[in-house]
Amino acid sequence: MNTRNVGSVGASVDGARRAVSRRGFLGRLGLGSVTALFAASGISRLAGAAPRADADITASSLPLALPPMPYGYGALEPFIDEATMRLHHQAHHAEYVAELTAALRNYPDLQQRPITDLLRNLQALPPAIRETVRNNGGGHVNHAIFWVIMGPGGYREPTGELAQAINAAFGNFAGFKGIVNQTGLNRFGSGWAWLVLDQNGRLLIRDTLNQDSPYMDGQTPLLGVDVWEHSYYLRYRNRRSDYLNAWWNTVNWDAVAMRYAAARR
Ligand code: MN3
Repeated sequence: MNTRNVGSVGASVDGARRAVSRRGFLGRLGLGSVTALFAASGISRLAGAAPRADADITASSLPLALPPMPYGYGALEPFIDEATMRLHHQAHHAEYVAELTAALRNYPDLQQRPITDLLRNLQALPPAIRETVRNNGGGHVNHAIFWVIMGPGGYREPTGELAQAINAAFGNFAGFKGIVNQTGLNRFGSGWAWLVLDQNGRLLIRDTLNQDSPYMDGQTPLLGVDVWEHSYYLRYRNRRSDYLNAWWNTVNWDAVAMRYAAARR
């Protein structure tokens, strides 16, 4: 496996309750959590313009659509520059969507399943498209999450149950940020650093290589930071650390909290 766990001190939840709710939890993971996420992050105002926005993230029915950016390309300035955001969305993310669309074209049965479900069951996919779904399905889902867990408004910190769970798992918020930053820095080459909820209801910080998704390991990604060079090179050049430090000014904790609540249901 190309991944590793860091800071695996758990934020425990009631195991029996989770076991009972597992089926419903899995059934709602993709679409439900994203729907809630959009509603919670104020993106619902885009519903008229992009009625399929939530479904686009998880449904594999063709044609797949590039989810619209929930804010302007320049909205995360000065932390992430407009040119990077535009290119990242219109070129990189769009390419993942195009490649995934091509891969699924001849598999109508797979088109009926959420992309998150395909990622969870990669080994059951036809070998001819397995790697394409891994890379481009992962790329599509990872970026769809990335856009919505960011937003304008500057630096914020989590509140409520999510803040309590982060503190319980990682000591305090500063410690949590430090582990995420170090995880992103240590990711040699391209990939992501994530906060995930694992199968046992624990919060973990981990990385993934390339466009691998935590869904591939049965985990629910709550927050992720893209550390591919295309995420930061125009403004930060090779200084990934500067990008990571600045990135915390873009996190939309309301959206992360909604993903957390949905994943625990
Ligand atoms: Mn990217």
